[in-house]
Amino acid sequence: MASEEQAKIKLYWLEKSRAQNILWLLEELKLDYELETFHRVNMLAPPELKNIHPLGKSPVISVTPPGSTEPLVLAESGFITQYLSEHFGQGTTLIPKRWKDGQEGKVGGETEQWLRWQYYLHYVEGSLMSMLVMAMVLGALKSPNIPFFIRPLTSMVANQILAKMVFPNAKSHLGLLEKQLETSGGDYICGPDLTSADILLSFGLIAAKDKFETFGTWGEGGPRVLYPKVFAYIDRLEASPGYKRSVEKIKEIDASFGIKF
Ligand SMILES: N[C@@H](CCC(=O)N[C@@H](CS)C(=O)NCC(=O)O)C(=O)O
Repeated sequence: MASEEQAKIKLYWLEKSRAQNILWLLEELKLDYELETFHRVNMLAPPELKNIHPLGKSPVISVTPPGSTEPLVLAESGFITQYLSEHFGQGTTLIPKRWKDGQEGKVGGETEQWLRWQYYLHYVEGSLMSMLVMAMVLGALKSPNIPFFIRPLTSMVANQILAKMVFPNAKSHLGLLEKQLETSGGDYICGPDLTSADILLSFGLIAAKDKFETFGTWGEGGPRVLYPKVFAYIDRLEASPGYKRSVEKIKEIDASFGIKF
């Protein structure tokens, strides 16, 4: 809709964060937007982000409707993805068609692709990211930033939690994604086309891609061999022109900003 195309959009982007997903989505939707960028301070977001939203996290976007001076401030990656897709992605492949023909408004009348799309908008933050963030924190306990004389102890604790909690969960997540890619009917999670659910999945999967094998003992070939479709999918997302454009965009602004953990 013309009026929505003129809405003013601003993304509050934090380095090495999920905000990269929203930047990719904005690029893919071909929207004009303003970018305000933030560097981390001691790994956390700088306090100024709390002026935008009380949690002080990123991503956050503001959307000022045409003719208004009152911006809507939206937080939570899944909600932002849904809002932008529904307002600006209609008629694109980024949001799947909702209803089967003749089933409009009926329980169970939704298409398989739309149900998948909704599921993944919730799954990413509701399930996947908590496991990946836990793995990242435990990984930090093994890093050279930990003083060398206590690192053997912190590494032992980290490895035990990784083996008992993260590894079994990582196998379930990769197993789910492998099966879903096998049955989607195409190269993407909801079907043959890239949707905003793929974009929402991208940051966590790309960031963790080379870390999965450190979560436990996978057996011969490691996770790449056990879950070939998932890793091919991650490589495909990383090679997408829109993802690359979003990375370039940040480099243009400030090469010192990080994209990956
Ligand atoms: N569930 C939120 C998570 C937001 C979040 O934790 N963002 C991280 C970056 S990936 C952040 O702002 N971290 C900085 C901090 O916690 O201070 C979402 O989906 O947007």
